[in-house]
Amino acid sequence: MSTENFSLTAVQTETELDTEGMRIGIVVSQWNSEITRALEAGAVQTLEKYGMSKDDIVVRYVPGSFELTVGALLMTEYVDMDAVICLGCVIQGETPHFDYICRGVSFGLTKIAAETGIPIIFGVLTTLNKEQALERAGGIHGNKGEEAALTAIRMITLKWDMMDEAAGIKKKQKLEKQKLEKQKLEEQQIEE
Ligand code: DLZ
Repeated sequence: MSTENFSLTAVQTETELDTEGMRIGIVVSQWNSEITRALEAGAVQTLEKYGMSKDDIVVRYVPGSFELTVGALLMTEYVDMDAVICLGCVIQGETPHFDYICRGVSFGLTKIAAETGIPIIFGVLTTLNKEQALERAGGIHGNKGEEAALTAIRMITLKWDMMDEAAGIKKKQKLEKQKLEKQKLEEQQIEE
């Protein structure tokens, strides 16, 4: 999220990002579509900028931000995605509806991420008014869709690095075990 003092886009350098082999899903809420389509454009452009082809980016739409949870779940269950970016815009109104939607979607997305281990990126603007939303959808505070795309790439990279590390450790352990067994056998043969 961009704030006065911090922008996620600014701390990420191009050289460390490699998208080869990645497939990323994007779920877009149609509520406040002027904003969410701008977030979507920012996300897609950023993924393409870092080398992804259109074939590896799957975009689907849901009616409102509250439906992002099921949208993301469907992406993880039926479409083989390495990460899912969820884009929405909830603008505070006069009723507590705002709070219910924000809490529901943040809880829902966190739950899916924790249960599946698939990075689910929270690209939902929660603003007091439309102006604040526009400022974060290509305005003075950048584009939250771009940041969400970068976050997805970084999270997949982290996951793949850790999987490689785990595979390396297992291989090393297996080789050490084999070495010990061989040593033991040789010692037994000497004794005989
Ligand atoms: C109903 C509603 C309202 C009042 N406001 C928003 C909003 O600001 N942003 C948004 O994404 N969706 C809104 N919705 C729709 C809900 O997300 C949801 O689609 C409906 O409650 C149906 O489940």
